[in-house]
Amino acid sequence: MRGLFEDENPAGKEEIVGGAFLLRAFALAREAALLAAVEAIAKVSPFRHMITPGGFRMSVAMTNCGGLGWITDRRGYRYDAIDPETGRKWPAMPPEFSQLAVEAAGEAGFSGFHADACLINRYAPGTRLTLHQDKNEQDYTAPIVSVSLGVPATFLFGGIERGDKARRILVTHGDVVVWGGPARLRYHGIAPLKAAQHPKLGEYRINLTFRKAG
Ligand code: MD3
Ligand code: FE
Repeated sequence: MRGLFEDENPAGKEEIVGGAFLLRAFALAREAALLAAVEAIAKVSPFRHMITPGGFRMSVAMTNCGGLGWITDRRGYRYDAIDPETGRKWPAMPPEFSQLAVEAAGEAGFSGFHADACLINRYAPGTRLTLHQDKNEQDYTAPIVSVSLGVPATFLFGGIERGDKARRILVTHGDVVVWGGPARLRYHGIAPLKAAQHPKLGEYRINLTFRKAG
């Protein structure tokens, strides 16, 4: 109902379901710094299509920054301090990333969130992420902060069981969502990306997800 009742929600903070807060345009003013940082990270640890334990190539291209990075290969899903492509540590978390994550989490009521991992997903037209839970982190009491950049996407937000009906939420450039408490283990995914153009990112969508993995 934002738009009709703008005055009732001046900060643009909307609780989608218990524990999940949508902060529209929260990252918008920082887009230049965020995009420059993504570019610098990808020069060191390039975007790549990882292989699932079942042997499928993911349609999402990924990289990471921070002390830990999320990876998948035939051996399973996990976090690792080393980028398997380069054999070196993942690039450090840029201060503007850490700052954004702690501020967004605080805005949603999760003070003291210090992310040690940032997974960076890149979507081309047609790329999707099927419904899943994020369960590779040590501590489910910490929230996950997600930052959307570039082409708009439809976020699928299900329940605690895979078969629960999913809500669809359009997320666009600069939007931030904080998922914690009762929302932390809900199924979620991204519908196939529709072809569109963004002035800074062209045909792509990039998503940053900040996690406390270790
Ligand atoms: C809801 N990425 O990398 S971020 C992922 O847009 C992932 O790239 C999507 O799901 C993307 O694992 C969605 C939003 C997100 C992240 C974690 C969640 C939503 C969540 C954990 C619990 C519930
Ligand atoms: Fe996820």
